[in-house]
Order: sequence, then structure tokens, then C-alpha cells
Amino acid sequence: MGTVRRAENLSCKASRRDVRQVLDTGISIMYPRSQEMNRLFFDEARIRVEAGAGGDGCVSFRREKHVPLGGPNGGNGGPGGDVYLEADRHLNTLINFKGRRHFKAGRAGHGQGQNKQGQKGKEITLRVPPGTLVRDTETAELLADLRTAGQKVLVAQGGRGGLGNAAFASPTNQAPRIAERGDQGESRWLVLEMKLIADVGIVGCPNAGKSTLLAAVSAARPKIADYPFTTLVPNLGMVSIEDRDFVMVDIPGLIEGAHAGAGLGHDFLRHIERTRVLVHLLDGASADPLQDLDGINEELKLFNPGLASKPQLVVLNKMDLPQTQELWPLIEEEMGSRGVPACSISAATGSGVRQMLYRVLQLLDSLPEEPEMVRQETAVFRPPKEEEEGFTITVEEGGVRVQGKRVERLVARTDWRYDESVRRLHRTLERLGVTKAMEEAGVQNGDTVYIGDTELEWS
Ligand SMILES: Nc1nc2c(ncn2[C@@H]2O[C@H](COP(=O)(O)OP(=O)(O)OP(=O)(O)O)[C@@H](O)[C@H]2O)c(=O)[nH]1
Ligand SMILES: [Mg+2]
Repeated sequence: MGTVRRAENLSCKASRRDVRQVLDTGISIMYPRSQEMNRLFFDEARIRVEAGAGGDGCVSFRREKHVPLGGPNGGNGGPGGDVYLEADRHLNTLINFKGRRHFKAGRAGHGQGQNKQGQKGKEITLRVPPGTLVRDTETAELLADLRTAGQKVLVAQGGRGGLGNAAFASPTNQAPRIAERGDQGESRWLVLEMKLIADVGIVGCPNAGKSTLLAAVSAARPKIADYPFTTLVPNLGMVSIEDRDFVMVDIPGLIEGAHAGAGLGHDFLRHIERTRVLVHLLDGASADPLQDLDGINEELKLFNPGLASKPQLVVLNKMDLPQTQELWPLIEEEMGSRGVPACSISAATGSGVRQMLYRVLQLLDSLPEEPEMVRQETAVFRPPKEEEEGFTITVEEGGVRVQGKRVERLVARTDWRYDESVRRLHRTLERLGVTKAMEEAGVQNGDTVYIGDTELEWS
């Protein structure tokens, strides 16, 4: 079960001598000393992934006794190695990426004679904790959301192998001396971001006593003070009750407009997106706790409707104050009529807190079990195909540059050792209209033309 497993992984019996670890993004988590520092918790990493290049195609002809001119038998280059990310349930941090940032899959073997295809490049699979979001650094596009163990995603595809001369044989050209070079593998920078998964989130207005409650039920020691916005970053705590453990998160207080960035809560609301249950803590010292309740629920809904529909336990805090005790019957009745479970506590004295935790457990147990998550699936996320055939011509210092996906790829695949490869390139450039456009642009024989990484002399 998700809850228990995470509990074992994160921390066990809390000791007083805890270690506070402040994460890169400012989230703090308490670890018992026994956990050692090798359990440091990182929740964001930047890495570069490079897939392997494809192998080059081969030009070769059959050699047999008494057969002077055998047919072409040059094999294709192998495909370059891919880079995958896979969610692994034994991991709960991104610490593995702290020291190492570059990951490169293997390049493929070249094609060989006797129609032998080059060997495929060695692929690599990087393991990440479940709950990892993968984004492209440049575009910030979300490439994958690796929620469950076993989910796997291709993040950089190996280059295609170049065709060998056997592939170019045709009735009109039975002895082609032409082969392609392999494509480069894809490469990109990625941001890995781990959404901390807490089972229970505490939401409420500033000063409601959220941090006091977290401190009362776990070993976490968040700052507590009598002014709003004491909590600046979420705090996680491990709660143990009846042989059960669950993770609770206390986030900064929410105010009207929080969904749109008011107060501090906005950036942190995402940390409760994956909680299973919310404890909605009401400030018993507030002028109108019911209005607070509705206001915050509205904010949750505006941020993400899924948040507002999570099961809630409404908890009236500060029952040690006489004014709160007076309020309770009203709240209890109102919640009863709404059909929302509610209870009252004093986080400061601890009264009612244990009963509250049982109610939380009950709620957790009433939810459908998250399926044990081993799903073998390989998702491939590709950006939509760009306009491939188009190209542009610009005059640069010392020559002209031709830019266009298809054109650049054609040139990169050309193996200049073979005249026929070069002639084929010319033909294709002509067909695509590049040659004509160059003439119109005034390019003359002998001018320098840049295409991709290649410098050509125009003829
Ligand atoms: N009397 C009384 N005071 C409490 C209780 N719980 C919390 N407080 C006080 O309320 C104030 C705010 O408590 P916090 O735990 O910091 O409140 P919070 O909800 O975390 O506040 P922010 O982090 O600012 O959003 C502190 O002065 C606490 O001592 C309680 O049960 N009774
Ligand atoms: Mg707080």
C-alpha cells in the first residue's frame, strides 16, 4: 500500500534529535538522526540526456569466386541508443542526480558487408522516484508525469542508422556506390521535479494553528508564532498511530486570492494536489470561521477543482479558548447539515488530537485503495512534427545559410566519400526547390553555403 511504503522510506520512529533538511525549493523535511545524511532529500534536478548517434551505412559488394562484379551488400547502420526515464518504487528522492548531470546513450555500430546491420547503440534507463514530473528546460513543456512505478518514458531517441548501398539498388542502378551517414541522437536538458507525496494536507487561514497541529502529531518542528504567514514553506511530518504511518504536510496559510498568487500559498498548493485527504483547520479565535472555511474552499476550487473535491475533515482548533467552545455547537450543526465530517481540538494542549487522527485514518481507509502500481508501459512523448520541407535562405558573412529540417537532415546524412551520395543530394535539393531559390538569391558557383554543421562549396 502506498501509504505504508512511503512511511517506511521516509522516516520511522521519530526521535527528538531530528535533522532538518531544507530542500532546493525550500521545502523542509524532518529526518530522525538514524536516517543518516545519505537520505538527503532533493526534489529538483537538472540533467542533460543525449541519445546515441546512428551508425553509418556501408558500401560493399559481394565477392565470390568467378563472379567479377557481385551485387551490393552494404548493410545499414544500427540505430543509436535511446535514453529512458523509469519510475522506480524503491526510490523516493532525486539525490542520484545531484552529482551527475550528463547521461549519454551509446552510439551504434556502422553497417558492414554481407548485409550486416550495425549493432544497436546501448540504451540507458535512468531511475527516478514515482511522482516525478519531467519537463524540457527550454520549452518548460511537460514531457511526462511518472506517477506510478514501472512507468517509462522515452526522453531522447537514438539517431536513425544510415542506409547501406544494398538499400539503394534498383533496376536502373544495380551497383550503387552510395550510403548514408547515421543521424545524431536527440539531446536535451530536462528538469526533473518530484512532487512530494503527502497523504494528508492541512489547509486553513494564516494563524489557524496548522503548524502547531503538525508539531503536535509528528516530530516536525515548524516555526509557530502569533502572526500570519509564519510558515513560509511546506513542512512534512510523519504521523504514527496504531501501527500505521502517514505523511502530513502543513502549507503556508491561505487567503482570498491565493489561487491567483495572493499570500504565500500559491506556489505550495501544488504540494497538496496529490494528498488523499485534507484536514481543513478552522481558527477558533477567528471572527467567522465558517466564512473562512467557505473562502478557502473557494480558493482551492479556483486553483484546481480536484483539490476542492478531496475528502475533508473540518477541524475547529483552539478549543481551550472559551469563545471557541461557544462556537463549536454551531459549527458542528452546520457541518452535520452539509454532511461533512467535523471535530474539534486544541492543538496547543493536545486535547481531541488523537481522536482527530483516528478520524483521518478512517477517511484514508474509506478511500479506494490505490492500485499497486506496477504498470509496464512505455510512453513516448514527441513534439508535433514541424513543417519539415520548408527552408529559408539568409545571406551571412562569407556565404549563405540554408535552414530547414529536411534540408539539414539530408546534408547530415550525406556521406561525402561517395560521389553518388553527393549527386543524390544535388537531385534532392533540386526537387525541393532549394537550387532554384539559391539561383534566385544570386548564389554563384564557388560561393560558400552553410547547411547545418556542414560547409559546402556551391557548384
Ligand atoms: N489558544 C490556542 N492557541 C493556539 C492553538 N493552536 C495554535 N495556537 C496559536 O496560534 C498562533 C498561530 O499558530 P501557528 O501554528 O503558527 O499557525 P499557522 O496556521 O501555522 O499559521 P501560518 O503559518 O502563519 O499560516 C500561535 O500563536 C499558536 O501558539 C490552540 O489550540 N489554542
Ligand atoms: Mg504555520
